[in-house]
Amino acid sequence: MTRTALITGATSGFGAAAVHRFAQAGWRVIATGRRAERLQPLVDAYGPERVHAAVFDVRDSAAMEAALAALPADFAAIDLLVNNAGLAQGTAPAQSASLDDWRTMIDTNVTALVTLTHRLLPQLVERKGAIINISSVAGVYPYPGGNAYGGTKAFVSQFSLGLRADLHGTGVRVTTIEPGMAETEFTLVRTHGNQAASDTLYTGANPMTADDIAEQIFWVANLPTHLNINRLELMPVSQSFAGFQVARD
Ligand code: NDP
Ligand code: 8X3
Repeated sequence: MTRTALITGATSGFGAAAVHRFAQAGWRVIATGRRAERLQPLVDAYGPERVHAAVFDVRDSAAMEAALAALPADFAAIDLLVNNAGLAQGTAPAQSASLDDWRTMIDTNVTALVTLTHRLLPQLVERKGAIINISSVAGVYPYPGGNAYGGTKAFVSQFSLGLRADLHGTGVRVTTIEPGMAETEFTLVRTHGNQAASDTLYTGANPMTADDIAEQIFWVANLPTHLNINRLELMPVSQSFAGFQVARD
């Protein structure tokens, strides 16, 4: 039976790569994002019976609801929710960070994620489906400038474990994927469009790719149904941990 995945943040990075991975494997995919011009090529590549584009801002719950209500019949029964849409904004220390940036991250990474999850949970329970939430190493390990972004991702990881507890006995699987550095548009967005900063970060670092993460999402989604990966943390070999810092008088 053909399964259906809803993948948020499908216009770029992990989400776009995941749409390709799942569609190539024969899944039906609902691909979401704000940039319609990035979603249409996915529909064109696989056909409207395989990929459906749902254009909405995840922070707009009315638009989200309208997009879900407008799903073609073949896409209406969702087996897998991939909560991937998200962003970091800013790298400034908390005391000089932008409150608008913080609110944007919380609205997108936390509020929108719980809203969509809450909306789809009844049918995921009915279908013994699965949820894959994209968190980050930033939610596990603090680093200077990670402040609110790391906080949102810590929420995602802990919310996912809480979902597992509540979904006990339903057959619904819940996994958090916690990637480290991967080259996507993430840093371009984080720096409010500074391509040079993005290039500097990734150059020579052998970062993970969007395809690397899409492969993990696909692997988790296709495990035997009696297996649940609770959390999956991965980094490029080039990335590891730094020590604590000490301020001296
Ligand atoms: P990209 O910037 O390449 O992709 C982000 C995606 O999120 C885009 O498709 C964007 O779509 C979507 N998105 C952002 N805001 C909204 C919104 N308000 N409404 C709808 N869609 C939105 O970054 P990545 O692929 O790297 O990021 C995907 C996820 O992975 C994020 O949650 C990120 O925090 C996380 N992550 C990334 C890491 C990395 O190093 N790249 C590491 C760890 C986690 P559009 O702008 O078209 O709406
Ligand atoms: C993005 C990974 O290490 O840039 O979530 O915070 S990191």
